[in-house]
Amino acid sequence: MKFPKSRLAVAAATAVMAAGSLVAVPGTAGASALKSGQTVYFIPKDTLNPYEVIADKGGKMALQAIGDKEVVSSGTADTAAAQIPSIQAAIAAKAAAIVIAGNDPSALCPSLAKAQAAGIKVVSFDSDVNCPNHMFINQANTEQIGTSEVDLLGAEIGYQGQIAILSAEATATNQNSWIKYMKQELALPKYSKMKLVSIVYGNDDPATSLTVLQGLLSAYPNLRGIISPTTVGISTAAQYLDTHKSLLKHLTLTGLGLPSQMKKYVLDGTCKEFELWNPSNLGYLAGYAAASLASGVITGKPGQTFTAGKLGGYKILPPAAGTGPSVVLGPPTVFNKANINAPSSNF
Ligand code: RAM
Repeated sequence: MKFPKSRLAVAAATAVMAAGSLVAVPGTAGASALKSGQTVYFIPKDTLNPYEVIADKGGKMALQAIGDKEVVSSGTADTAAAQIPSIQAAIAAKAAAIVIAGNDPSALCPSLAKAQAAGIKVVSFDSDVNCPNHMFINQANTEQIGTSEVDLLGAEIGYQGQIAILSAEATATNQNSWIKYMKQELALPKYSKMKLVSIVYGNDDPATSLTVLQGLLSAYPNLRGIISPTTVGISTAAQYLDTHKSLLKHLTLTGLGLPSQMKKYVLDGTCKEFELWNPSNLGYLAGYAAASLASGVITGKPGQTFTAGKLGGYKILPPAAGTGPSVVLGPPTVFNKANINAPSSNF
C-alpha cells in the first residue's frame, strides 16, 4: 500500500551520500539508512522475455540509485530447474539479497532456504513462491487482476459464448493465482452464458504459445474469446490473429500485454483492450525492497514501511489469500485506442 509522498520525499532527498556508505531513508524497523555497495541477484522467470528484461532494468535503476550492484541471472526456459543454478550463484557470490520471480510455487524453496541460511534476504516479485520468510512484491491485487480480465472480455463479447485461456508455464504461481480468481468470477450469474472450455499453456515461449493456440482454435471453432494473462501469449495470439483476420469476426482477444508489443494490434483493431502495470516500476520497487531488507531498514513484518525512491513510500501488507507479507505496486492500466499512444504507455 502506498504512502503520501510529501513527508517521505523530503527525508529521502536530504540523505543521499557517496557510494560505499549509507543512504538515509525512513523505515520502521532497525536501521534508518540503506547500505550501498551490496550485490542483489535478480532471478526472473527467464532472460529472454521482453517483460522480464524491462522489470530487471527497473531493478537496476533502483539499485544504482542506492549505490548497489544488480546481477541478472536465470535460464531461457520457464522452469524452477533453470533458476536453481542462479540461486546457487548468488550464494557463491555472497549476495546480500535475491529478487526472484517464481516459475513454481514450491520447487525453489530448498534452494532459497540454503540462500537464507547463508544470510541472503529473499524477495519475490511478479510471481510468488510459497516459501517461508520472504516478502512478495505484487504488481497489483491478485484477485483484481483475475476478475478484471474476465470482465474486460465479458463486456466485449456480450457476456456469452465459449472462452479459453492461453496461459504461460503450467506451474507459474502468478498466472495460476489469477486463473483461480477468473474461475471464481465466471461462477457469478452475470457470466452464466460464458463457458470456459479450455486452458492451454504456452510456457511463455512464442513458438509453444503459437502451437497451443492453433490447437485451441481447431479444437473449438466456435470460440468467442481468449484471455491470455501473459505478455508472451497475448502478443503471439495478436500476431496470429492479425494475419487471420477472418477469425476476428467471431473471436475476441484480451489479457495482459506490453503496450510496446500490442500497440500495432490495438491500432489495427486486432485487440481492442488489454491491461498491465508498469514492469519497470515493479522491478524498481523490488530493488528498493531488497535493499531495505538487506540493510535492516525493514525486516519484512506487516505494517512496516519503507521508501522506494521516485515511487514514494510503501507499507508491508499482512499475509492474505495464500500470499505471505506483501507490497502491492498499484492498480493495472487498461490500454486501448484512447491511451495506447500516450507517453505513459511507453513500455
Ligand atoms: C509474462 C510473464 C510474467 C507476467 C506477465 C503478465 O511476461 O508470465 O510473469 O507477469 O506475462
